[in-house]
Amino acid sequence: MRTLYQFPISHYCEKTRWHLDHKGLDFQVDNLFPGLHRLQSKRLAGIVTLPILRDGAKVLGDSTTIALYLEDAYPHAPLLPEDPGQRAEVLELEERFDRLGVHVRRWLYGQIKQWDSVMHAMLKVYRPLFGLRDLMKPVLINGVQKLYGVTPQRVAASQTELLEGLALIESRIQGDPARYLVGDRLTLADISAAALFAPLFTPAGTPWEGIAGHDAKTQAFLDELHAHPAGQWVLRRYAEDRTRRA
Ligand SMILES: N[C@@H](CCC(=O)N[C@@H](CS)C(=O)NCC(=O)O)C(=O)O
Repeated sequence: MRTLYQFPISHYCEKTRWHLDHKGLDFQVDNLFPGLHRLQSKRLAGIVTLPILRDGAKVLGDSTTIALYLEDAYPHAPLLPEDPGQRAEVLELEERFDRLGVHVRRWLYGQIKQWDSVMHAMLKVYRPLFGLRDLMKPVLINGVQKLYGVTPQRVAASQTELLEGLALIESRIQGDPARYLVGDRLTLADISAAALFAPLFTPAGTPWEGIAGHDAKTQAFLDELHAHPAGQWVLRRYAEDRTRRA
């Protein structure tokens, strides 16, 4: 039995879901409640973040560790090229986009003016046990802002970082959304970049579709990013390469 311990709207969890789906590996999800998840995540894998994957007797935490494990344990449909040079490039890009995921998250949380829609997307999978779910909302909003360093200065710095990340995608694909980041097929670099930038572009069928907590100015900025080759690239990877379980 394979279990993914996750938060549905976490883009790091999405990266692992995509990887599992790409390999056609069945899994069940266990949605842990944000904040309280730490009791279980520490017990499971000694860490405070999700995703965590249980695969039989193995328990692995951190999306990169999980990705390398999946490539090793399930070599079919490989996402790491055999060529050593290309492989090194993929691994380097994967790490780079993982770091950028932090900036995407902080910038997005920094744009939220209306938390209702975000809280709904974050908490709708949990049962409203004795009204506790709703009572937790203000605590969570505060917790998210503290945990992810959502201050005006840091949000502004994250905007610079995420624009650099999008420029990196555009230089790798030479402005052509049909291309892949390394070589001529999908690799771990692509699913890392596409999943970790997806909350900005809200591809159809993802948990970010329909979340609307920001204002018109932010929307205009996002619309502009959508039109860029990197935005088109993320949407294209989702349309063409985001295989899903039936
Ligand atoms: N480097 C980690 C980052 C994972 C991460 O930041 N997960 C967030 C959700 S997007 C999390 O679990 N946050 C809860 C916490 O830190 O308590 C990975 O790649 O798995």
